[in-house]
Amino acid sequence: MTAKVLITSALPYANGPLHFGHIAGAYLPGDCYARFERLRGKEVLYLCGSDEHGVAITLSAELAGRSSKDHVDLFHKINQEIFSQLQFSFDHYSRTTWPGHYTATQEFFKVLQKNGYIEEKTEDHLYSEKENRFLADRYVVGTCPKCGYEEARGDECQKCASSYEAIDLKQPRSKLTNSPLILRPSTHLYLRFDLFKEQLKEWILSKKWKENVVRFAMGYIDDLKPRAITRDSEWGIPVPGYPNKVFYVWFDAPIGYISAAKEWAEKIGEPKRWEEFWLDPETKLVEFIGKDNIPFHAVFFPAMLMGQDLPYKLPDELPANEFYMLEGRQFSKSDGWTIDLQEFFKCYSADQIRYAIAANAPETSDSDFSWKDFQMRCNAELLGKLGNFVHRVLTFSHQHAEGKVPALTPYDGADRDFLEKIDTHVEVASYQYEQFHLRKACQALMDLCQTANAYFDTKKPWKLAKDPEQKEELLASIACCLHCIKAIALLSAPLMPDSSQKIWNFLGNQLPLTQETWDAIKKSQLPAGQLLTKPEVLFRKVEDAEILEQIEKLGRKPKEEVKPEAALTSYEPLKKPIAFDQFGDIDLRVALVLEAERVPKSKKLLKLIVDLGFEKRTIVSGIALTYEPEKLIGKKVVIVANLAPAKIMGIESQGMILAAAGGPHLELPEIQQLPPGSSVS
Ligand code: B3M
Ligand code: ZN
Repeated sequence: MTAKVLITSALPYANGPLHFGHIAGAYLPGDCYARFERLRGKEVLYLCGSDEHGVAITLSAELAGRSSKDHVDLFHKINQEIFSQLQFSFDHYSRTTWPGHYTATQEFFKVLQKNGYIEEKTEDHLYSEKENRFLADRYVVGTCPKCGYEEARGDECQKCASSYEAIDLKQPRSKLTNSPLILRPSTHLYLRFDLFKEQLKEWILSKKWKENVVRFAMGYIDDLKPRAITRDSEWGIPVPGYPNKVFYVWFDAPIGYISAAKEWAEKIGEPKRWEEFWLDPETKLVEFIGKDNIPFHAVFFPAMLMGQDLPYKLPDELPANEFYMLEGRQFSKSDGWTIDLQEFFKCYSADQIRYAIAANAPETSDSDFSWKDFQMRCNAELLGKLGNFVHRVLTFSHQHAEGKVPALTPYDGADRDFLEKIDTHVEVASYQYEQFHLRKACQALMDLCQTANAYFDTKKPWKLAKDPEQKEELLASIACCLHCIKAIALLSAPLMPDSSQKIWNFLGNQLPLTQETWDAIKKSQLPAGQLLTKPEVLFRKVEDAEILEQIEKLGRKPKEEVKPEAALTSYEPLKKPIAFDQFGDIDLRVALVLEAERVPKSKKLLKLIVDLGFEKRTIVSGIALTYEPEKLIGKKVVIVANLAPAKIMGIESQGMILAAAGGPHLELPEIQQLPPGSSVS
């Protein structure tokens, strides 16, 4: 019976694009592990999906001027695309607005209710009469009850870091409308987590998990009490029997791992198949998360499972990664401190970033993406150690072994020693993958490449090739190197699916590497005489200039999402009336942007070259905080064409681009059909 492995990665909120900080935490480790276990011949079900309810969604949707539904539809699609670009191998990617998830959650709740784990409680909650709704803590600001800070958030004070209930705030008000809030009683359902304390304690102490995970979880178990699992909101899963109530997002989201399995089973036409994973005690369940999700995955969700009638699997492993920063700071789209993945993928490959993140994964402490480290990983390691070895051995094989695999017959002690070292590196990598140690698995891969290059440089096959007497030794060393390249393909497979498959093909293998097993590839020998294919370059060099440009981009605020119907709160006063002739003196024309670049030493200015049809102009414009220069090329804008030239930062500006400004936002009117030089009046 094939061993089954059920793997999940925390469901990302569909409220914004994923960035490398997310990928390093709960996602890349999950995908590498899934690929590794598939290679080991296990029956793997790797699930994920969008987390689409809760305040994290509704608040960001309102700020973006969208409905929650439109918001999650947008980012569910965007995030699936990002996972696809990063070559993620989910067996199914679901979403918690799937109707089947609503059913699963409501059934899950009814069993807990039947088993006596749910109680009703009526308490005071903060209510906005202006918005006619109860407000969750993230919608509330007020005066901190501890230090008096007047802009304190609804759950904890940014100034003195104390945490409290939103109703403890003084002068509480709505974050969105600034209107004062009142207390109003509301009835909610509480799950009696306290009734699971002993069962949870016994279960978690039986685990050999990371010390920080067990310690963190035990802290929560010790002070377990009933927790509200319902909210007053229109967006969420309706609570059976309680109109106008929806489930708290952290009640429904983890059930998403189960409903994703159900949706997968329906998708493959075997609706009961999900039970073979979730209800079989022999299944190994591994849940990949970020450390901030430990309480819900090590305490609350297991308690919810314990309260069910069906024998749901409890997590066997809970690899919880720390945080992954960007150049020492938290990723932040709003501050522009992020990396636009669509721009990234125009220059770099999924394998390059997968490897760079894995090699520096935040497994035991927070770690950092830096462009300099990325360049080093790409150039010194992927290109220098791995790519160069593969390329020079294959090129050599075509020159001196007729492009075929020589028989693997070690010639001397150096060959035998090399083959033994290859086996050792493969065993080390296997252990590290099994232990979720991606950094060490990357190190094992690089150690293998290091050993390979040292062997090649010691053997000096280029000298052996000069002496026909040494043909036997030459062919033996080529065979050993090709055997090593097979191991490099194997160790790369979980990390870099694309490059490992290419290397596998270079060796003349026709079938996908993933159709083999780890052990079969480890033990096998390449068939003598197998035709090798011409190698191609696996990794390109990352130049200093491009890294400097990437670093320079950091911190530039993205073009803010302007709420389409956002009303202005204040208006520029009208200017004094003018006669028609005066307006007629202004010559407005359509101009096509040919070039655009930043003005050195200026954050606001761009230098543009525009085409008027009958001539070209240079124009300096203060739109750099809103527009990336490359995004303007090809746009048709409106310019004042008869404005006297002016020197700006030493550049002669021959005209002015019309721009609309509303509050903090700025937008260039764009012409779609008319050609450059057309008059605007
Ligand atoms: N949506 C991710 C987060 O807290 C959260 C995970 C749910 S896993 C069930 O950022
Ligand atoms: Zn405070």
